[in-house]
Amino acid sequence: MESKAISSKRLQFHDIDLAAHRRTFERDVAFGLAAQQKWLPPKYFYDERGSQLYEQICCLPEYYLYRAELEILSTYAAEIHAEIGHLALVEFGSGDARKTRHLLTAYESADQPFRYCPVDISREALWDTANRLLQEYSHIEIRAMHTDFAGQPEVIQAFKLEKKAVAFFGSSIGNFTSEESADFLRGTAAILGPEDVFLLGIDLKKSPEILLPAYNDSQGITAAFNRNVLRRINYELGGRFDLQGFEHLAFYNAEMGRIEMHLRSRLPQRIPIVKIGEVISFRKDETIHTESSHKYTVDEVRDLGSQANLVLRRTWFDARRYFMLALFQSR
Ligand code: AVJ
Repeated sequence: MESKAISSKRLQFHDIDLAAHRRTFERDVAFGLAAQQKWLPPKYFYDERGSQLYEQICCLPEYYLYRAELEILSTYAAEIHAEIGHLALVEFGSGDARKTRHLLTAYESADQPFRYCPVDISREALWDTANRLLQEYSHIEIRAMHTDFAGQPEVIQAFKLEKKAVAFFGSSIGNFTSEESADFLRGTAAILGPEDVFLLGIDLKKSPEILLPAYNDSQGITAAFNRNVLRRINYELGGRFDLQGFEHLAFYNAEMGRIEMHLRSRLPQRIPIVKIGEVISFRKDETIHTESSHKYTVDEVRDLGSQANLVLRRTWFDARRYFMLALFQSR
Protein backbone atom coordinates (compact mmCIF):
# COMPACT_ATOMS: atom_id res chain seq x y z
CA MET A 1 0.00 0.00 0.00
CA GLU A 2 1.33 3.38 -0.96
CA SER A 3 0.73 5.79 1.85
CA LYS A 4 1.85 9.27 2.54
CA ALA A 5 1.84 10.41 6.10
CA ILE A 6 0.81 13.74 7.56
CA SER A 7 2.69 14.02 10.79
CA SER A 8 2.69 16.18 13.85
CA LYS A 9 3.83 15.41 17.33
CA ARG A 10 0.64 13.68 18.44
CA LEU A 11 -0.94 12.78 15.07
CA GLN A 12 0.29 10.62 12.23
CA PHE A 13 -2.13 10.27 9.32
CA HIS A 14 -1.56 7.55 6.72
CA ASP A 15 -3.41 8.09 3.47
CA ILE A 16 -4.76 5.48 1.10
CA ASP A 17 -3.76 5.45 -2.56
CA LEU A 18 -6.90 7.24 -3.75
CA ALA A 19 -6.48 6.46 -7.45
CA ALA A 20 -6.20 2.74 -6.69
CA HIS A 21 -9.22 2.97 -4.39
CA ARG A 22 -11.23 4.59 -7.21
CA ARG A 23 -10.24 1.83 -9.65
CA THR A 24 -11.35 -0.82 -7.14
CA PHE A 25 -14.69 0.97 -6.76
CA GLU A 26 -15.15 0.96 -10.56
CA ARG A 27 -14.25 -2.70 -10.76
CA ASP A 28 -16.53 -3.74 -7.89
CA VAL A 29 -19.49 -1.80 -9.31
CA ALA A 30 -18.99 -3.25 -12.82
CA PHE A 31 -18.64 -6.76 -11.37
CA GLY A 32 -21.56 -6.58 -8.96
CA LEU A 33 -24.01 -5.06 -11.42
CA ALA A 34 -23.14 -7.68 -14.07
CA ALA A 35 -24.13 -10.55 -11.75
CA GLN A 36 -27.37 -12.50 -12.03
CA GLN A 37 -28.38 -11.20 -8.58
CA LYS A 38 -27.01 -7.68 -8.80
CA TRP A 39 -25.09 -6.64 -5.69
CA LEU A 40 -22.81 -3.91 -4.36
CA PRO A 41 -20.36 -4.12 -1.44
CA PRO A 42 -21.76 -2.23 1.58
CA LYS A 43 -18.43 -0.56 2.30
CA TYR A 44 -19.22 1.89 -0.51
CA PHE A 45 -22.07 3.43 1.51
CA TYR A 46 -19.51 5.35 3.51
CA ASP A 47 -18.54 8.43 1.58
CA GLU A 48 -18.91 11.69 3.50
CA ARG A 49 -22.68 11.79 3.14
CA GLY A 50 -23.07 8.08 3.83
CA SER A 51 -21.06 8.36 7.03
CA GLN A 52 -23.29 11.23 8.14
CA LEU A 53 -26.41 9.20 7.36
CA TYR A 54 -25.02 6.28 9.34
CA GLU A 55 -24.45 8.61 12.30
CA GLN A 56 -28.11 9.65 11.99
CA ILE A 57 -29.16 5.99 11.89
CA CYS A 58 -27.39 5.51 15.22
CA CYS A 59 -29.69 8.13 16.75
CA LEU A 60 -32.90 6.49 15.48
CA PRO A 61 -35.20 5.02 18.13
CA GLU A 62 -35.51 1.79 16.09
CA TYR A 63 -31.77 1.25 15.64
CA TYR A 64 -31.04 -0.48 18.95
CA LEU A 65 -27.57 -1.71 17.88
CA TYR A 66 -25.75 1.52 18.53
CA ARG A 67 -27.30 2.19 21.94
CA ALA A 68 -26.87 -1.42 23.08
CA GLU A 69 -23.16 -1.34 22.33
CA LEU A 70 -22.86 2.14 23.79
CA GLU A 71 -24.46 0.82 26.97
CA ILE A 72 -21.86 -1.95 27.16
CA LEU A 73 -18.94 0.38 26.51
CA SER A 74 -20.13 3.07 28.89
CA THR A 75 -21.08 0.64 31.68
CA TYR A 76 -17.94 -1.49 31.52
CA ALA A 77 -15.30 0.90 30.17
CA ALA A 78 -13.17 0.76 33.32
CA GLU A 79 -13.55 -3.01 33.55
CA ILE A 80 -12.63 -3.48 29.88
CA HIS A 81 -9.63 -1.19 30.27
CA ALA A 82 -8.51 -3.13 33.35
CA GLU A 83 -8.95 -6.42 31.50
CA ILE A 84 -6.99 -5.47 28.38
CA GLY A 85 -4.40 -3.29 30.09
CA HIS A 86 -3.03 -0.01 28.79
CA LEU A 87 -2.36 -1.43 25.30
CA ALA A 88 -2.31 0.63 22.13
CA LEU A 89 -5.88 0.52 20.81
CA VAL A 90 -6.33 -0.18 17.10
CA GLU A 91 -9.89 0.23 15.81
CA PHE A 92 -11.22 -1.01 12.48
CA GLY A 93 -14.05 1.14 11.13
CA SER A 94 -13.74 3.80 13.79
CA GLY A 95 -16.14 6.28 12.11
CA ASP A 96 -16.81 9.14 14.52
CA ALA A 97 -15.57 7.01 17.47
CA ARG A 98 -18.50 8.14 19.60
CA LYS A 99 -18.82 4.83 21.48
CA THR A 100 -15.09 4.33 21.64
CA ARG A 101 -14.78 7.56 23.62
CA HIS A 102 -15.95 5.73 26.73
CA LEU A 103 -13.00 3.39 26.49
CA LEU A 104 -10.65 6.24 25.62
CA THR A 105 -11.84 8.06 28.72
CA ALA A 106 -10.85 5.03 30.80
CA TYR A 107 -7.39 5.16 29.18
CA GLU A 108 -7.16 8.90 29.86
CA SER A 109 -8.03 8.39 33.54
CA ALA A 110 -4.95 6.20 33.94
CA ASP A 111 -2.97 9.43 33.56
CA GLN A 112 -0.46 7.77 31.27
CA PRO A 113 0.15 8.42 27.57
CA PHE A 114 -1.74 6.02 25.32
CA ARG A 115 -1.96 5.32 21.63
CA TYR A 116 -5.16 5.16 19.56
CA CYS A 117 -4.96 3.91 15.96
CA PRO A 118 -8.24 4.35 14.09
CA VAL A 119 -8.59 2.77 10.64
CA ASP A 120 -11.47 3.83 8.41
CA ILE A 121 -12.60 3.91 4.78
CA SER A 122 -14.14 7.37 5.21
CA ARG A 123 -11.37 9.99 5.14
CA GLU A 124 -13.54 12.88 6.29
CA ALA A 125 -14.82 11.00 9.34
CA LEU A 126 -11.31 9.82 10.20
CA TRP A 127 -9.68 13.23 9.87
CA ASP A 128 -12.35 15.09 11.86
CA THR A 129 -12.41 12.46 14.57
CA ALA A 130 -8.63 12.34 14.96
CA ASN A 131 -8.42 16.10 15.31
CA ARG A 132 -11.29 16.28 17.75
CA LEU A 133 -9.86 13.54 19.94
CA LEU A 134 -6.51 15.32 20.11
CA GLN A 135 -8.27 18.29 21.65
CA GLU A 136 -10.31 16.21 24.07
CA TYR A 137 -7.66 13.86 25.41
CA SER A 138 -4.37 15.21 26.68
CA HIS A 139 -2.66 11.80 26.93
CA ILE A 140 -3.67 10.51 23.51
CA GLU A 141 -1.32 9.91 20.61
CA ILE A 142 -3.03 9.11 17.33
CA ARG A 143 -1.90 7.16 14.33
CA ALA A 144 -4.76 7.15 11.87
CA MET A 145 -5.00 5.12 8.66
CA HIS A 146 -7.37 5.85 5.81
CA THR A 147 -7.80 2.55 4.01
CA ASP A 148 -10.17 -0.24 3.06
CA PHE A 149 -9.28 -2.89 5.64
CA ALA A 150 -11.89 -5.46 4.54
CA GLY A 151 -10.08 -8.56 3.41
CA GLN A 152 -6.76 -7.32 4.76
CA PRO A 153 -6.61 -6.81 8.53
CA GLU A 154 -2.83 -7.06 8.24
CA VAL A 155 -2.73 -3.43 7.01
CA ILE A 156 -2.41 -2.48 10.68
CA GLN A 157 1.09 -3.98 10.72
CA ALA A 158 2.09 -0.61 9.25
CA PHE A 159 1.50 0.88 12.73
CA LYS A 160 4.45 -1.22 13.95
CA LEU A 161 2.99 -1.66 17.43
CA GLU A 162 4.68 -3.92 19.89
CA LYS A 163 1.55 -4.82 21.80
CA LYS A 164 -2.00 -3.97 20.93
CA ALA A 165 -5.71 -4.37 21.53
CA VAL A 166 -7.55 -4.61 18.22
CA ALA A 167 -11.19 -3.53 18.24
CA PHE A 168 -13.90 -4.13 15.66
CA PHE A 169 -17.08 -2.60 17.03
CA GLY A 170 -20.54 -1.87 15.70
CA SER A 171 -21.26 -5.38 14.42
CA SER A 172 -19.58 -4.32 11.20
CA ILE A 173 -18.32 -7.89 10.90
CA GLY A 174 -21.98 -8.70 10.21
CA ASN A 175 -21.54 -7.19 6.75
CA PHE A 176 -19.04 -9.89 5.82
CA THR A 177 -20.13 -13.21 4.35
CA SER A 178 -19.31 -16.18 6.61
CA GLU A 179 -16.28 -16.88 4.44
CA GLU A 180 -15.10 -13.25 4.60
CA SER A 181 -15.57 -13.10 8.36
CA ALA A 182 -13.66 -16.37 8.83
CA ASP A 183 -10.81 -14.96 6.71
CA PHE A 184 -10.89 -11.66 8.55
CA LEU A 185 -10.75 -13.33 11.96
CA ARG A 186 -7.95 -15.67 10.87
CA GLY A 187 -6.03 -12.70 9.47
CA THR A 188 -6.53 -10.84 12.72
CA ALA A 189 -5.53 -13.83 14.86
CA ALA A 190 -2.35 -14.15 12.81
CA ILE A 191 -1.16 -10.68 13.74
CA LEU A 192 -1.96 -10.90 17.46
CA GLY A 193 0.99 -11.37 19.78
CA PRO A 194 0.64 -13.56 22.89
CA GLU A 195 -0.46 -10.63 25.06
CA ASP A 196 -2.57 -8.92 22.40
CA VAL A 197 -6.36 -9.00 22.47
CA PHE A 198 -9.20 -8.67 19.99
CA LEU A 199 -12.46 -6.95 20.98
CA LEU A 200 -15.42 -7.78 18.76
CA GLY A 201 -18.78 -6.02 19.04
CA ILE A 202 -21.52 -8.13 17.54
CA ASP A 203 -25.29 -8.02 17.17
CA LEU A 204 -27.07 -11.11 18.49
CA LYS A 205 -29.89 -13.12 16.93
CA LYS A 206 -33.30 -11.93 18.10
CA SER A 207 -36.92 -11.67 17.05
CA PRO A 208 -37.55 -10.18 13.59
CA GLU A 209 -40.03 -7.91 15.37
CA ILE A 210 -37.05 -6.11 16.84
CA LEU A 211 -34.66 -6.61 13.95
CA LEU A 212 -36.86 -5.39 11.12
CA PRO A 213 -37.74 -1.88 12.33
CA ALA A 214 -34.03 -1.25 12.91
CA TYR A 215 -33.56 -1.48 9.14
CA ASN A 216 -36.93 0.02 8.15
CA ASP A 217 -37.08 3.19 10.21
CA SER A 218 -40.11 5.43 10.08
CA GLN A 219 -38.13 8.53 9.07
CA GLY A 220 -36.64 6.92 5.98
CA ILE A 221 -33.04 7.56 7.01
CA THR A 222 -32.05 3.95 6.32
CA ALA A 223 -33.68 4.22 2.88
CA ALA A 224 -31.61 7.33 2.16
CA PHE A 225 -28.49 5.53 3.42
CA ASN A 226 -29.26 2.59 1.13
CA ARG A 227 -29.82 4.83 -1.91
CA ASN A 228 -26.66 6.76 -1.12
CA VAL A 229 -24.60 4.12 -2.91
CA LEU A 230 -26.43 5.01 -6.14
CA ARG A 231 -25.90 8.69 -5.49
CA ARG A 232 -22.21 7.94 -5.05
CA ILE A 233 -22.06 5.97 -8.32
CA ASN A 234 -23.68 8.95 -10.06
CA TYR A 235 -21.25 11.37 -8.49
CA GLU A 236 -18.01 9.42 -8.78
CA LEU A 237 -18.57 7.12 -11.74
CA GLY A 238 -20.87 9.16 -13.98
CA GLY A 239 -23.92 7.02 -13.24
CA ARG A 240 -27.38 8.17 -14.31
CA PHE A 241 -29.45 6.57 -11.54
CA ASP A 242 -32.71 8.28 -10.65
CA LEU A 243 -32.72 7.62 -6.90
CA GLN A 244 -36.50 7.64 -6.75
CA GLY A 245 -36.61 4.85 -9.31
CA PHE A 246 -35.48 2.46 -6.57
CA GLU A 247 -37.31 1.40 -3.45
CA HIS A 248 -35.62 0.55 -0.15
CA LEU A 249 -36.20 -3.02 0.96
CA ALA A 250 -35.05 -4.75 4.15
CA PHE A 251 -36.06 -8.22 5.33
CA TYR A 252 -34.81 -10.99 7.58
CA ASN A 253 -33.41 -14.02 5.78
CA ALA A 254 -33.87 -16.61 8.55
CA GLU A 255 -32.01 -19.36 6.74
CA MET A 256 -28.90 -17.22 6.43
CA GLY A 257 -29.44 -15.51 9.80
CA ARG A 258 -29.16 -12.07 8.34
CA ILE A 259 -30.96 -8.87 7.49
CA GLU A 260 -30.70 -8.15 3.79
CA MET A 261 -31.04 -4.71 2.29
CA HIS A 262 -31.89 -4.34 -1.37
CA LEU A 263 -32.83 -1.56 -3.77
CA ARG A 264 -35.77 -2.60 -5.93
CA SER A 265 -36.31 -1.08 -9.35
CA ARG A 266 -39.80 0.40 -9.55
CA LEU A 267 -39.86 0.05 -13.34
CA PRO A 268 -37.92 -1.42 -16.23
CA GLN A 269 -34.98 0.90 -16.81
CA ARG A 270 -31.57 1.19 -18.45
CA ILE A 271 -28.93 3.11 -16.52
CA PRO A 272 -25.68 4.26 -18.13
CA ILE A 273 -22.56 4.39 -15.96
CA VAL A 274 -20.18 6.47 -18.00
CA LYS A 275 -16.86 5.71 -16.27
CA ILE A 276 -17.26 1.96 -16.52
CA GLY A 277 -18.63 2.24 -20.07
CA GLU A 278 -21.72 0.14 -19.39
CA VAL A 279 -25.47 0.47 -19.51
CA ILE A 280 -27.16 -1.58 -16.78
CA SER A 281 -30.64 -2.97 -17.48
CA PHE A 282 -33.19 -3.50 -14.74
CA ARG A 283 -36.45 -5.40 -14.96
CA LYS A 284 -39.35 -4.06 -12.95
CA ASP A 285 -38.89 -5.32 -9.33
CA GLU A 286 -35.34 -6.51 -9.98
CA THR A 287 -33.16 -5.80 -6.95
CA ILE A 288 -29.60 -4.84 -6.14
CA HIS A 289 -28.51 -6.59 -2.94
CA THR A 290 -26.69 -3.78 -1.15
CA GLU A 291 -26.02 -5.16 2.33
CA SER A 292 -26.21 -8.21 4.58
CA SER A 293 -26.11 -7.81 8.35
CA HIS A 294 -25.48 -11.20 9.86
CA LYS A 295 -26.73 -11.90 13.37
CA TYR A 296 -25.09 -14.46 15.63
CA THR A 297 -25.71 -16.41 18.81
CA VAL A 298 -23.08 -16.44 21.55
CA ASP A 299 -22.18 -20.02 20.61
CA GLU A 300 -21.81 -19.08 16.96
CA VAL A 301 -19.47 -16.26 17.91
CA ARG A 302 -17.38 -18.64 20.03
CA ASP A 303 -17.22 -21.12 17.12
CA LEU A 304 -16.40 -18.42 14.61
CA GLY A 305 -13.50 -17.46 16.83
CA SER A 306 -12.21 -20.96 17.51
CA GLN A 307 -12.22 -21.77 13.78
CA ALA A 308 -9.94 -18.77 13.39
CA ASN A 309 -7.62 -19.73 16.28
CA LEU A 310 -9.16 -17.21 18.62
CA VAL A 311 -10.12 -18.12 22.17
CA LEU A 312 -13.08 -16.36 23.76
CA ARG A 313 -11.84 -14.98 27.07
CA ARG A 314 -14.67 -12.71 28.23
CA THR A 315 -18.03 -11.37 27.18
CA TRP A 316 -20.06 -8.32 28.10
CA PHE A 317 -23.73 -7.72 27.34
CA ASP A 318 -26.26 -4.90 27.50
CA ALA A 319 -29.13 -5.37 29.97
CA ARG A 320 -31.48 -6.70 27.27
CA ARG A 321 -28.79 -9.02 25.83
CA TYR A 322 -29.30 -7.59 22.36
CA PHE A 323 -25.59 -7.12 21.72
CA MET A 324 -22.33 -8.67 22.84
CA LEU A 325 -18.81 -7.46 23.25
CA ALA A 326 -16.43 -10.40 23.02
CA LEU A 327 -12.80 -10.41 24.10
CA PHE A 328 -10.62 -12.88 22.22
CA GLN A 329 -7.03 -13.95 22.45
CA SER A 330 -4.93 -15.71 19.89
CA ARG A 331 -4.34 -19.40 20.54
C1 AVJ B 1 -22.47 -0.54 10.55
C2 AVJ B 1 -22.66 -2.53 9.33
C3 AVJ B 1 -23.23 -2.51 11.62
O1 AVJ B 1 -25.40 -3.55 9.44
O2 AVJ B 1 -26.44 -2.61 11.08
C4 AVJ B 1 -27.28 0.38 9.46
C5 AVJ B 1 -24.96 -0.60 8.87
N1 AVJ B 1 -27.12 -0.71 7.63
N2 AVJ B 1 -28.46 0.37 8.86
C6 AVJ B 1 -25.58 -2.60 10.19
C7 AVJ B 1 -26.41 -0.32 8.67
C8 AVJ B 1 -28.38 -0.28 7.75
C9 AVJ B 1 -24.70 -1.37 10.11
N3 AVJ B 1 -23.27 -1.73 10.37
